[in-house]
Amino acid sequence: MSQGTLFVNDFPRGIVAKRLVEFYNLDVKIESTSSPTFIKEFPLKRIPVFITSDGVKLQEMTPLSIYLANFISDKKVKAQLLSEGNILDQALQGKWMSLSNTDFFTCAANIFYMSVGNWQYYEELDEKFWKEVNAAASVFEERLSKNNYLVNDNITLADLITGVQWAFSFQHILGEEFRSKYPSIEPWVRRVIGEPILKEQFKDFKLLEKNCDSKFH
Ligand SMILES: N[C@@H](CCC(=O)N[C@@H](CS)C(=O)NCC(=O)O)C(=O)O
Repeated sequence: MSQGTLFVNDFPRGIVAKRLVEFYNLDVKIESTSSPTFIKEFPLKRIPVFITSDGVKLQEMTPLSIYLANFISDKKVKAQLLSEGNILDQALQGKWMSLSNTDFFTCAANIFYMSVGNWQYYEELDEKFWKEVNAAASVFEERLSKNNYLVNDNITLADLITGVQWAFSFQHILGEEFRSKYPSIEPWVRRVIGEPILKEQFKDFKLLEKNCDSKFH
């Protein structure tokens, strides 16, 4: 029996969950956000979300992706992706995923929404979001200037999840001027999106030239 149904669209927070299902052939159905179940059961209308076969509703990208990764049948791959047996590494995974998904990606997305006119542009807010994005980037840079991956010597779920958020941001939000301040992040992004699980998804990866809100400055 299927483990349940994953609801996603093309937005970045759903990419890793969807690829975990497809790449590791998990017994999970994938439905789009136009599904009546998604519309009825998930008032926030955000992805990714999941309903188990028993009807339990999961939301929030990080725990949902961890849950799905637990169904990977290859024990070695699963242990590496989830840092099984190492509680410090598991906490570090939580640190990177939370930092990226909240302080970094939410602020980067807010800059993006203002720049494309989804929201009105407010200089003060824009500055605040950039401050947060830069602060988060400096934490990533510190780690990645000395290490290939975020948690240990191997790629983990935290690299996949956060790497996708940085890759999206380097394509649509953060230009060359920003990236040059944190030179170790781009090589890591390329390592992560070059992984077999993400390669196809990012086959057209192209770096943005100027920050998305450059027209306001
Ligand atoms: N806190 C949620 C945020 C989910 C989220 O914001 N997803 C975006 C896609 S990247 C979304 O569905 N946005 C649709 C909307 O805001 O209308 C999580 O971490 O899963």
